[in-house]
Amino acid sequence: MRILVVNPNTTASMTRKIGLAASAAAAPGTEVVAVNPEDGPASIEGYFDEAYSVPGLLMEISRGERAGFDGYAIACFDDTGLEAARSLAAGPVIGIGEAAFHCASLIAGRFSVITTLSRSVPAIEHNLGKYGLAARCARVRACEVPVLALEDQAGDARAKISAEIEAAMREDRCEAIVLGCAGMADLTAELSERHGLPVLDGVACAIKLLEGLVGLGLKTSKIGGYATPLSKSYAGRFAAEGPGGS
Ligand code: 5HY
Repeated sequence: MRILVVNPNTTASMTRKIGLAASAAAAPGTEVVAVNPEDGPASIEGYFDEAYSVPGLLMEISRGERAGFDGYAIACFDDTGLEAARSLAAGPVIGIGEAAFHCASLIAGRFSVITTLSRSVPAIEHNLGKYGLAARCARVRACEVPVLALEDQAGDARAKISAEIEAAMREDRCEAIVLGCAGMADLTAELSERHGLPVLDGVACAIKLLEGLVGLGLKTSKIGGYATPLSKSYAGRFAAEGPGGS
């Protein structure tokens, strides 16, 4: 099977990191391709960036459809543009946030999320409620590391994430940790070993869930909210980017 992983921000080094994590999780018969849009924010930190990342994300999904991909992972922890992407795609589309929440809820009674900045917390809390998993999440925490600081191997991002994990274990009665940014995808094994509890990354979770759904022959339902977009004109810069894509 062929899975397209879309990093909705435009930072190529993060896309490469995400692609490595996705490929490491993939089964031998699964081809993983990781891409990011040419247009849009360098990182997604809050609602404004999310909005500006969606057109580029949908362009990549349209391209993926024309290339015949079997399933898609949206590699932004806010699950940016998830429902619109499902309207475009025939196969399953999974957001890494939703994937991580579901996997964590299957191995732990309670989990905490460690994301980047405080401004990203409300959107994640909203998604937990939307997915019906708010009761399983003890708390969504921010380690106050900007998304792109995760690209600096010499920085203090790891130390800050670790400190927040320790606080979560002390205060939240959490039994697992979900890393709340695609840019943390390379940290799970190290952090799980250091802190002695399951640490989940949404990129790997999304790949394994997609393999299961595609393997079952399941596609996105088109009889309700994820119905294929109606044919209509899209004016201005979106003229070539409507459902037909460019
Ligand atoms: C992400 N932002 O996974 C989110 C995380 C966040 O550019 N990729 C981003 O901080 O909301």
